[in-house]
Amino acid sequence: MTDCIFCKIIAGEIPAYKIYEDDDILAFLDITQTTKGHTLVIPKTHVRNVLDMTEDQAKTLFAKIPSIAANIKRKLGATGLNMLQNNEAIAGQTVFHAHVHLIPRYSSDDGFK
Ligand code: DGP
Repeated sequence: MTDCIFCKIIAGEIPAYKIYEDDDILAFLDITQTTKGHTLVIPKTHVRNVLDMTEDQAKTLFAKIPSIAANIKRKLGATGLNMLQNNEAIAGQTVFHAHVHLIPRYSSDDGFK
């Protein structure tokens, strides 16, 4: 999709710090860094959000999330991790390409900024 920020990141037209990539999904650091290591996991095929996904698209996106999340937690020495997912503007979605937030939590953090 030509005017989608995340499609441009997938295409390499906008830079991003990549955490994981395969043929189907990309994980990269969220620009906001709610906590250190805040990551977004997205499907490479453009889909608006989870409400528009097929079962196969959902399986492909969510299957890798446990290992990506566990690696982030281990490498950054986090204590836990929030997984958040917004669908439509009323629910907080601001980028209309499906994505899952992985937000590491640290014993020293003071909650979300
Ligand atoms: P949501 O509110 O759930 O739609 O989250 C969208 C997230 O996308 C938000 O946390 C900020 C992030 N974001 C927006 N534009 C960019 C960008 O150009 N690069 C990166 N790395 N993240 C972005």
